[in-house]
Amino acid sequence: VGQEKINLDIVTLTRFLTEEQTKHKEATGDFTLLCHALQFAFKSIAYYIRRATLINLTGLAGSSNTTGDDQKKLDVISNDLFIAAMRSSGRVRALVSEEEENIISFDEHPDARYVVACDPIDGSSNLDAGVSVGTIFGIYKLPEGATGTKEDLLRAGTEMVASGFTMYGASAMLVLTMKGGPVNAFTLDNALGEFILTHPNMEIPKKRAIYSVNEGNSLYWEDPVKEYVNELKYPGEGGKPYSARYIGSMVADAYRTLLYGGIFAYPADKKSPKGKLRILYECAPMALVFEQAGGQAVNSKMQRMLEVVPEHIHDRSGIFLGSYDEVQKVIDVHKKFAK
Ligand code: P6P
Repeated sequence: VGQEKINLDIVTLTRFLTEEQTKHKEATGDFTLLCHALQFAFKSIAYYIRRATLINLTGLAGSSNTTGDDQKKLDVISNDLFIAAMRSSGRVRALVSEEEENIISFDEHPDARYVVACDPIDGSSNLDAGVSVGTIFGIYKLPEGATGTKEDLLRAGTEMVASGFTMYGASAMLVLTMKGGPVNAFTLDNALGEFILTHPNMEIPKKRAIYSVNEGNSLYWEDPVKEYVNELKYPGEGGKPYSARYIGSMVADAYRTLLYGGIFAYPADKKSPKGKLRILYECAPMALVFEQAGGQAVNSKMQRMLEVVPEHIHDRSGIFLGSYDEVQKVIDVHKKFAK
């Protein structure tokens, strides 16, 4: 062995999940097995993304998904991988994917008690540019007697049992939170093929002068949003302008905001009156992570994001997500306009 000091207190995701299960006496192990299937899907997607350029997986697959986005080859592979992993786990009754128009029911598992909503590769339009993309997921438990119809997923984010996202960079990161619990981040050690707990109990700074929004849409913004952003850019006497950071890949912008603090926003506007980001597999999962890390998440009507109920499985929403005090500023500006 070399001179490096080996840290023997390594918590792998597998160990973490097993220890979590022991905390719940009534646990059947179904959720743990579901998370192992998720883990397998993330490792597989990470493998393909790492090799994408080498084996020419970037570029369009010549088809388009439910919402008209051009499908990248990796989108298709990742979606197929995710569906196969959820199906074969035997613990998932149904799955909503950004890449699939309809809910996918796993009728071969009639007793499975979980439904999953996911975006297998969010931010994929950035793939060729080497920008970090990721998988965003939310997990719901089926009500007794439910059979996994799409109505079983048209629920508020407060009913999720867990959510999280991955970010496929040089090494893949997984941010995972279970309802009522801490936010933990794991880093994939490619050599061992294990996700290692590297950021236990993440807490977002209460405030930070960083804002993350696509200002190319400012022509379409409603007045409260315009005023809010202007106050950040042109603060009063003696104030210091905020820094602007915008990558255009939600997982990358969200992870930076979670780590450093600040605010990420994709407001509903005159061009996209319902907003661009989807509730089930972008807004709600991120809202649970940020709330449980001590932040806030609201929609463009300043409603708590986790209480918003989607009208259909690909429903969209505006979103303001980030440090508690930074989101509070948006709420306060909107209150001023509401008077
Ligand atoms: P815009 C990527 O397409 C995505 O869904 C999110 O990952 C990202 O935050 C947003 O859209 C970027 O949208 O309009 O700024 O390019």
